[in-house]
Formats: sequence, C-alpha cells, structure tokens
Amino acid sequence: MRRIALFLALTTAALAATPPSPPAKEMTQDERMKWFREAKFGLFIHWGLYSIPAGEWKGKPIPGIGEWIMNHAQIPVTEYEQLAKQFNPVKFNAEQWVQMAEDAGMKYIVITSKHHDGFAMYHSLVSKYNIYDATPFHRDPMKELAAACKRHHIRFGFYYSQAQDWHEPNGAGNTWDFGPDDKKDFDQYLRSKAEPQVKELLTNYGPICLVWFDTPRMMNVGDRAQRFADILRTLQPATLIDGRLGKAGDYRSMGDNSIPNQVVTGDWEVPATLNHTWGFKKDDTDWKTPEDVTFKLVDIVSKGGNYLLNVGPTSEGVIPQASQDNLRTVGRWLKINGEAVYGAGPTPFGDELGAVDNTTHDKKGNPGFKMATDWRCTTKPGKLYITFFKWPTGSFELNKVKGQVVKAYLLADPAHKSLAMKQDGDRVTVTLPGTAPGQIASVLALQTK
Ligand code: FHN
Repeated sequence: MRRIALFLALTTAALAATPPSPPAKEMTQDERMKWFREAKFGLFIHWGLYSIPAGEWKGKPIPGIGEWIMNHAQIPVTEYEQLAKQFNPVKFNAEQWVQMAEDAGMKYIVITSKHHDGFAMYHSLVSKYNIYDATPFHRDPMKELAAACKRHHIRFGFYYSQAQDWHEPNGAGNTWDFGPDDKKDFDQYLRSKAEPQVKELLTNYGPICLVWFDTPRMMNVGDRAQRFADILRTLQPATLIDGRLGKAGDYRSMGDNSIPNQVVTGDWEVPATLNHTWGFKKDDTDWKTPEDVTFKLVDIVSKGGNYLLNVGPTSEGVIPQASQDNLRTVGRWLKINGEAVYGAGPTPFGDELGAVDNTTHDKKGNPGFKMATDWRCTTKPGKLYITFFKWPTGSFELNKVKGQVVKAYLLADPAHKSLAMKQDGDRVTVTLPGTAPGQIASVLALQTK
C-alpha cells in the first residue's frame, strides 16, 4: 500500500515538473483566412505521369482534359503504371518554377501531390507508386518546391485526390479494372492510402498553406470527410481546407473556370485553366491572353474571390513557355497595379458587372447574364480602385459613392498627382488624361474620407 502511495506521489511530482506540451493553437477563422484574403492570386500546378502521353494514347488523340487520359482511354493499371519507368523530368527546376510564380505576382502555389491516377508526386512511404521509388528521376520534387517557396516567401499547398484513385482496387473511379465503386471497400482504401498519405504531406514538407481536395465521391458517408479534417487540424491547425473535401471547408471552391456573375459573400476561389486542360496536352495551345487573365483576376477580386490559375508542366519538367510569358505579363501589370488586387475587397456598386438578359437562357433554362467589361471596382478601407479595361474619353462619372472623395489619382503615375475632380452628393466626376496611362488596364484610385 505504502509502495503504491510512494509511486503515485513520485509520478505526480514528475508530471508536475514536466512542462505541459503547448496546446494545439486555437485559431479563429479570421486568423486562419488572413493570408488567403490578402493573396488573391495563386498558381495551380497539375503535374504527373499523364504529362508523358500528353493527350495521345497508342497514336490516337484522346479527347478531354489531359490528366484524365487513363480514364478516358480506359487504360488498365498494368499498362498505365509502366509510364513511371519513363518519367524522368530532368529539366525540372523548383527555383525556376517558384521564381515564375513570383514574377507573375502569385502568392501561393498548389500542386498535385496525387491526382486521380493515384501516382504520388512525392516520396511516399505508404505506397511505392511514387516519383521517388518508381521512376528513374529518384527525386522528391515536392521537397524541392517546398524549400524554394520558403526562400521566395510564397505559400505552399497540396492538391490531393482523396476519393478517386484509379490505381487502387478499392479507390473510387476505376471501374474498367476493378468494377463498380459501390462494390468496393472504399474505407479500406481511405484508411490504408489516402489518410496516411495526407499525414505524410502534413508532416514532411513544412507549413502547408492549404490542402486542395477534389471530386468528393462517396465522401459524405459517416465520418469519412471529418477524418481528413481531423488529420489537418491535428497536424497543422493553420492549414486551410478547400471546398471539395466532402464537408464544408474553410472556403468555397467554385466550379472549374466558373466565375460568378455577382458579388459572393464569404471566402471563395475559382480554379481555372490557361488553355482547356489542367495536365499538359501537346495539342492544346489555345491560351488565354494576358489581357483576359488580368480581366478575370480583377473581375474575381471585385466579386470577393481568389483566382487559382493553372499551368501543366511537360514530362521534362518544363512549364510551357506560352504559359510563362502570359503569366509574367500579368505580373508586370500587378507590379504597378497590385494595390488594387492584393488584400482588396469587393465592389460596393454592382451595376458595372452586367445585367440579367432575358433574351438568352443557360442550359437549365434560367435567364442569361450579359456581362459588362468596361471597368471593375475593388476596395480597401478609405480607397476605391477603378480598373478600366476600356479607357473612358475625357472623364469618368461614378454614382452612389459613399463618403467624400478627397483625392483621385492613377496608380500608373508614380507621383500620384491629383486629377481634377468634383463631387455632387454621391456622384463623383474625375477628369482623365486623353489616353490610358497603362498597358492592359489602368487603375484610378479614389481616396475617401
Ligand atoms: O477531375 C478534376 C480535374 O482533373 C482537375 O483536377 C480539376 C481542377 O479543379 N478538378 C477536377 C474536376 O473538377
């Protein structure tokens, strides 16, 4: 009895002497979202084995997005996995990729750590089907990218296909090798591959700004989605969860390339392509122009969202030159006009976005929307930024302005010289130079009291 008492006393004393391990940081949602609200523009990278066939299988072009080639051509696992033996992206240079993102004015990078084909683009101890163990490349590009992002102060995040895994008999999606999904032991796949891989990603690559889950098939059953959320919150409480886990994430993910017509409240992001595919496809050279990308960026910010814009590197590890040129042009525009984008809030107006058009209808029969594209407005406390995509002749009149405008100037003018203006109630008229001062678009800043 006395011995037990002594043991308990000693143990209690030892416990008291050990400082308690710090509690997992309790973050408010606003704290967690702070960087995302500031960043506004991110680089999405879809890179995997699918960049080798690049849209063509056995001499035939395969229609559809490049990273879906295994599915669209119904390639058996035993054939598709042979691609790993050829994957040797010797031109991959993490420093150059991250430098490009920085030049483009992008503040975060999200890269496919595992897409639906099931191939891990990092050194996974959970499955040998990964770039380090199964390819002659024998490097972990995610480690190199994480380090480069750290050097460049760019946030680093992972795309992870949690439900679809066409390599695994119990993963969702591969019906041509493994039969219908509803006959599979999906939880066996989740527990033995997806969950442990997400743990690896949150343990071995430093701070991860977000995990971009996708296509949440069969994820709304039981606690499947919650199990992933718990892994994230336990290992890295600050990591954001996108809108496609299978339960509400930290922000909403809009549909691919789907920009809403109006302001949307809350945090959200539009994932988008620069051409018509995510993974590299050699035949898809239909690139958006830098003008279009700049418009879409400002349009999205003026409606309250973030723009996550994709590049699809080749199997050699090169980001297509056209994508690089395009993004760097946008970056040069942002160098001058970024104040109107980073950390900016949505328009207080709305009429400039366009109007419902009853003469046209969408696929569901709803009235269409005629988008207006002359200008967009973004905001910060005490500031209105009007980005003109069509330069007005002579002057610009803005209605429904709240408060008093004390100064009007152009962001392209380094001296921020005041422009002549007058205010009549809530109507402000600014006299503008005869020609636009900037390339692509010019921003008029209005300082309010
Ligand atoms: O099926 C994927 C697709 O391959 C791509 O990754 C996009 C990116 O948003 N997400 C899915 C389709 O919405």
